Amino acid sequence: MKEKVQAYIKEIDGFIATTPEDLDEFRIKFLSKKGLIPALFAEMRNVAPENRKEFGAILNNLKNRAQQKINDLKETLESSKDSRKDDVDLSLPANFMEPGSRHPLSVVRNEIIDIFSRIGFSVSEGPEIEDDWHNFSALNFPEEHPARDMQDTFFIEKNPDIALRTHTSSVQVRVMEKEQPPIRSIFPGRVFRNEAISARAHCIFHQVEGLYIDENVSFADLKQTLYYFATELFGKGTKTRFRPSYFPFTEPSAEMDISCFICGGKGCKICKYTGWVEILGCGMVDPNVLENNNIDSNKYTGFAFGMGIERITMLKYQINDIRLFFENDLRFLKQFESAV
Ligand code: 2NL
Repeated sequence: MKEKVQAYIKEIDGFIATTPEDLDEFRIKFLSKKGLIPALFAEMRNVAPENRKEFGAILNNLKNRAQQKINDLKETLESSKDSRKDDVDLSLPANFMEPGSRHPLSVVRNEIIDIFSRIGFSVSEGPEIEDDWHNFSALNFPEEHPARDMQDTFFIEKNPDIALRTHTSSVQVRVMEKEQPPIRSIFPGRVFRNEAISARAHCIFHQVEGLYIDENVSFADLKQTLYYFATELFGKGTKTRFRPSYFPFTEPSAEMDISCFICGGKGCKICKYTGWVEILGCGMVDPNVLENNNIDSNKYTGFAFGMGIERITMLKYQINDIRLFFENDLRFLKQFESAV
């Protein structure tokens, strides 16, 4: 009988229940009327009277031990059931995660970078906070040019020498100071102008500028390069035309129009019934700008161009308010190229 008690203690102590059914089975086995422990109590009849007291105590202990085990396991099972309420059900399908989409300005910037990369232009970037030399003086802006005014430029802490760049040309200056021609690079980036925000203008916008300096670079090279660019971005059959213009850093300067890709030149709302839309400014780099950056203007010539990414994106996708680019409204953003 003592051996039985030892064996039961071992079994009771080692028992683990993972379900309430396990636990019930255990209770029936040991404690029900026909269970193992009542059977031991029944055997008390065969125990010598002088030993009954001792055995009675041993059996009572055993019974309590089994009951205690049942109580403990019941508690454990119930508390784990409670915590499981908030738990993840691993058998359920995962929550749907909406894939992000690329910002329309990034889509167009990447496209522009791609087009110029294919004809050997590299990509350079530079600081958004610039000094007067890199943003204005090196680029042939006269001392009294209105762009240098507080009204147009964001200065940092009233220091007239340090400002947020107003164009990415400042990066071109940094490249020219470091490298001698041939230089063939484009410069995408964010620029800042102190302007009232409206549907057409914003104080932050994005530009891509380009610079090509080598021996014998001509206006014909400029025209052909930008014609290639226009047909890649807006489709074969796109026509270009150049109108004279003025920029401090180029001479001669021009603005490039493309034939309207909406109406094909017949006239519509997008081209304001002219058949043409302006997409960029360009010109031959002013010899002063080359000399300012220690490039010999007798040996080298170059062309440069600049375009606003917002303007091109608005034309391409017929977006009528520049503020949409900066509001991060998902209903707007979701309409563009998926990021995955
Ligand atoms: C526009 C016109 C332009 C340039 C940018 C440039 C840069 C250097 C030298 C000469 Cl370092 N030119 N950049 C030239 C012509 C036009 O941008 O309408 N941009 C939005």
